[in-house]
Amino acid sequence: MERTYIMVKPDGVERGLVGEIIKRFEQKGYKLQALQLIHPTKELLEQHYSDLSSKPFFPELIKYMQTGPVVAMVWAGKSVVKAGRTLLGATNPLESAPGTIRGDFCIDVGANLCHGSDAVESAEKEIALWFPKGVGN
Ligand code: 3AN
Repeated sequence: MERTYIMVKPDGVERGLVGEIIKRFEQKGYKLQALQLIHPTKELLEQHYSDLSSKPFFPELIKYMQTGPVVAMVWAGKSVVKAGRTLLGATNPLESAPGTIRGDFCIDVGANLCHGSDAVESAEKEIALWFPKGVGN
């Protein structure tokens, strides 16, 4: 069964949107396989975002991701990687369609509420990084 890594970022937790984000994945028909509230270290975040390390916003991104706890989740189901990205909406919330999580709840690309893996291979890498002890099923 395909899996993806979905994370509610610090602004999503702070704004009380964890339940809303979970609800949208549940009502679509996906299965929650793992969930943990984590205060990520700088090292973990630098690994998670290693593809973006040369971007000008990288230091700011790492700082923002440490402003509070995140909710790390594994979701499973048919085409969940691609469909999960559709549920989240475009990276820039001003371009995210209404009806998507980012389209409905935010306006700032530097505080865009949630993360979703962009490919099956990166999903498996991210799940291994955030759930090093395994997912348990
Ligand atoms: P996505 O999270 O949709 O996969 P990426 O991987 O391009 O998008 O970007 C990762 C994160 O980096 C975004 N979720 C966002 O928080 C941040 N980010 C992307 N572009 C910018 C930008 N232009 N300015 C500030 N932060 C950005």
